[in-house]
Amino acid sequence: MTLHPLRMSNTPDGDDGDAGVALQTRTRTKRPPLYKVLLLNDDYTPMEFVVHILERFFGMTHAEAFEIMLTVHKKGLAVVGVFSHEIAETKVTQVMDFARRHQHPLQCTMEKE
Ligand code: TYC
Repeated sequence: MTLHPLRMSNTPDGDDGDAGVALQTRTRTKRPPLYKVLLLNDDYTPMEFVVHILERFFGMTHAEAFEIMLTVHKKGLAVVGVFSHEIAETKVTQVMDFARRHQHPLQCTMEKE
């Protein structure tokens, strides 16, 4: 028995049984990548300036900022926050612009987590 080429099914009423419902395909949602913002040590930027940066741009308390600043001073660098790509870029730009305006050689970078 052959099926008529213009018919939806071979049942007498033409009902193909899908009730007009579109078939769903599974969508894989990926979480956006995160980026670490790093502060680097140098021999010239004053400690209090670094503390001020951490308070101003990273929302740290004075005590938190002082602790992270000391970690950078002793270890050479520290992660000061983890953000989306756009926010991380903004933080790096804010820190670099602020340091440059005050003529300090402070370096701030970002890297994928
Ligand atoms: N090493 C600097 C000093 O002794 C202080 C400093 C800390 C500089 C952290 C940069 O990211 C930095 N004045």
